[in-house]
Amino acid sequence: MSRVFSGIQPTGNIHIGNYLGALKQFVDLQDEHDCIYCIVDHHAITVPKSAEELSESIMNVAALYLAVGIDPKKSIVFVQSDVPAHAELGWILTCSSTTGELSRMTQFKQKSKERESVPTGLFTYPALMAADILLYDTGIVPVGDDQKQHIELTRDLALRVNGKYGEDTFIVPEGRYMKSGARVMSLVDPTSKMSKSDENEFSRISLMDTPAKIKKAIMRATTDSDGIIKYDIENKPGISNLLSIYSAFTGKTVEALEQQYDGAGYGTLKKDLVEVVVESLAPIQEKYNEIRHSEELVKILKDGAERADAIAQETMKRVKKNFGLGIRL
Ligand code: AQP
Repeated sequence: MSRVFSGIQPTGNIHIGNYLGALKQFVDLQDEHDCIYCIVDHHAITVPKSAEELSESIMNVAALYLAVGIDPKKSIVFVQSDVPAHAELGWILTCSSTTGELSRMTQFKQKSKERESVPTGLFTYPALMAADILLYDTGIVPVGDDQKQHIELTRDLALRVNGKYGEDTFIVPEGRYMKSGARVMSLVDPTSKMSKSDENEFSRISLMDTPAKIKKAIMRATTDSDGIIKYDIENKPGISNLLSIYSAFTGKTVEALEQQYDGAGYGTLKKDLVEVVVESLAPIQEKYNEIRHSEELVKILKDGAERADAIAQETMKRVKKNFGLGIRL
């Protein structure tokens, strides 16, 4: 049985892109796999933020993990900085990666583009992400489409290290991408992905948004002017995005939706989508409010960190031995 590992950065409000691209798969996988889900707070500090904001976000993401249906009896849920081996293996893999391959990462290029000075962590974070995954002998990594390049890098690093230091060092993982929802686009600019850190709050729908905010964001979503409800990413990115979101929430195929809305206006599609999203998020919001400030949440995270740490330490023994690190007689 392959182990599953994935994480989400506590960098703001989790949105429906994170949910449809990643979280939904996390829940589906836990019945058949041994799953580990992490709140990757070391990644969140690649772009500096205040301590209050970060600790608030960590607990918000943890509560959302449980609210969407991750069951701590089945899966390990923990905060990355509670298991020091992530940073340790992160350094080892930074040393196994090259500046050439890290500078080819599109996320790095995008995130560093508008900055005058670029934090080093933003550059090296794919090596830390590889460490997060490889630390747990992971076989499957459920993520959104935007992470494909980082998963490929993780595989390259694992193969490179195995070739040099021993085939037993790492398991080479595979990415797992959803068919629909793998890449949810911004509602304002449907050619760029929906993102937590987009300055325009109407570009996204966060899982805790009120029905009024959801309605506003969807009704004003950017579309085109030809009035035809058809999936065509190239020429109709806005409508295609709305159809994908609709499909991912309801399980209806895009083709079925095109038929259902044949001849209808964009307003009708948008109104129905508001209803679909509001209804889908209501039970998540209810569970979130129950658990967010509970002692139980803290207990689950502490217990998760202990269990994750035990697995991570075993991997580190093997990695250090293969690399020749530490004291040895
Ligand atoms: N728009 C998206 N569509 C589908 N999946 C997405 N994911 C992110 N955005 C979309 C998936 O969500 C998981 C967690 O992402 P993350 O928080 O680790 O980092 P990110 O990809 O950088 O997400 P954001 O929302 O864009 O955050 P910021 O703005 O902070 O960078 C991943 O599996 C990702 O694929």
